[in-house]
Amino acid sequence: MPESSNEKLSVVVVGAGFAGLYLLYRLRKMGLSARAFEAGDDVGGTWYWNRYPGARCDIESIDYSYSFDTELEQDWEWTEKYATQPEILRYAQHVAEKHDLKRDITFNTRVMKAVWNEETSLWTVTTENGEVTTCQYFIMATGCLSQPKNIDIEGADHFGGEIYKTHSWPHDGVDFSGKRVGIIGTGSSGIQSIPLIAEQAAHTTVFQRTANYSIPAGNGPISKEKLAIKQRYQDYREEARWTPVGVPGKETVDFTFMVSDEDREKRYEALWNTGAIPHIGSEFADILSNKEANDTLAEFARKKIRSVIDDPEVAEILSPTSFPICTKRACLDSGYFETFNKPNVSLVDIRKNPITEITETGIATADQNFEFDAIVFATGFDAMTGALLAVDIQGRNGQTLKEKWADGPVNYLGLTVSGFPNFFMITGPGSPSVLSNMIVSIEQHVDWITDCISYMQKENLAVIDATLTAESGWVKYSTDFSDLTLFPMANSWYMGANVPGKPRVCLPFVGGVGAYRRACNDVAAQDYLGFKFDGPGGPRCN
Ligand code: NA7
Repeated sequence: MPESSNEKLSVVVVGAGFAGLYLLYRLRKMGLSARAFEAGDDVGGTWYWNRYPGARCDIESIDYSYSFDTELEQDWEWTEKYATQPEILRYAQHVAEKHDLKRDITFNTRVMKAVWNEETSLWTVTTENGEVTTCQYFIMATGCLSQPKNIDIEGADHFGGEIYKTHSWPHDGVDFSGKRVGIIGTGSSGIQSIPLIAEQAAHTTVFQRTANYSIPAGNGPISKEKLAIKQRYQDYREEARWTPVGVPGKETVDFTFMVSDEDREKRYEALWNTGAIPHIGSEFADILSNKEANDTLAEFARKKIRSVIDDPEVAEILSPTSFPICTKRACLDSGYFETFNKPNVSLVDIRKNPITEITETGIATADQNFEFDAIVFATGFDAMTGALLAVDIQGRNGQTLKEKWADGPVNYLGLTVSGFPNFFMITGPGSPSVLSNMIVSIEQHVDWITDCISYMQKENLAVIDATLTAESGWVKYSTDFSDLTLFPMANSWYMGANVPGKPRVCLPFVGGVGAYRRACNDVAAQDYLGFKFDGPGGPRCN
């Protein structure tokens, strides 16, 4: 029997990525007993798993870091404008060590099930090793892009060569020298890894289903101006918390067609040269809500692609036209498009020439058979809900989260779900998470949840549950917001459209980090409006 079987805790946390680590830190400060279960053998979450060549953050290092430890933010020195995966992983490990967080983490352990018990007002959490833990609060800190999408291509297990998946890359790396490599997927993971794989491999063949927008990162050492931010870091962080995406920048006050074509072009050019993803969709106030406005930026991006590709036919295939720019997460690249000028790199447009199956020796398309030594899948994730639904979570009256979310992930504030008491999600659907600087969102969610638990302790309340009215109000508000934008026009993972059978709803809250924070703060300030409480100090419902 495992050592911690039948342990009773105040809080069980699932995941020891950036969210789980900060949550453990806060819970310990509150004097609560807490344990995190983590599937990997170390901390870091996304940055533990995604070790493919070229893996980097697309938010600048100065922004993508914790703000809660003012000593850490001064002491830690990032080496590049956009940090690499190994550097971010080292940062997460450093934080865990500095705050001695690992003693509250059980590694190599996947949580399988969590069941709410109405009699005891406790959750019973079971791991894959059969450990059973009871706790008052059950918190999923499992990340938005952590559950890989199933490989939905016939014959994937027939291939006799090497198979690699970007989301679970071998820890000791891969040497592609002299090999013929096929890569499926041209999202961020494909776009970051393809140039480096192509540098090594004898021949690289990229299978593209949907062309993607990507901006040159212009990576390099952090500039002096950026480093100077450290002198006013806490003010800068506070500014970030109230911006649309959690990264300070100029506020957009004008609309696309208020300026001349020439001025617009100049502004796009300047924007392009900064390599700043957070601001790309907000150069003008209507880029994400007016298709004609969006088209001007999309055409600018296509022009940039055409300008660096030698073969006009290849340029055409690589030029995105099927969705408005920024309605799928734009990518940040270092030499991605230029890679297709190399004589040993080929591009296959699988919209025109679909993959029929993976064979023992390679990939068969409608009109050609390709032979490979290795195939790389960069095919993405069951975003935002996949990791939550991978655990069998059962709330009141035996209702499962899967049943509750059959038509889409209803929630209140992206933090809670009605009928699932004392259950919280960090960066859940209904929150801005994937549309923001993730660390800013994580810190806000953790702060809100731990403040809520403190409130309950002070008021002698034991159980919190969102009302159905509050939940449907938040879902409506969130949906209304996304309906005002162009996001629903894309078959993106934001819309759940990349996973066959997944309900088509806009998963993140698109109203921005600042507006979202204001809503969360308002709820808390009104004694947690929209929640029912029970316990010695209750019942009460605000
Ligand atoms: P993404 O962005 O979901 O990209 C996955 C890619 O794989 C995308 O080009 C897909 O084409 C392609 N794909 C998925 N399934 C298939 C099949 N069956 N056949 C061919 N092509 C397929 O995932 P990433 O890991 O690159 O990035 C995820 C996020 O991580 C990213 O947005 C950043 O925020 C960090 P599709 O577009 O669906 O036609």
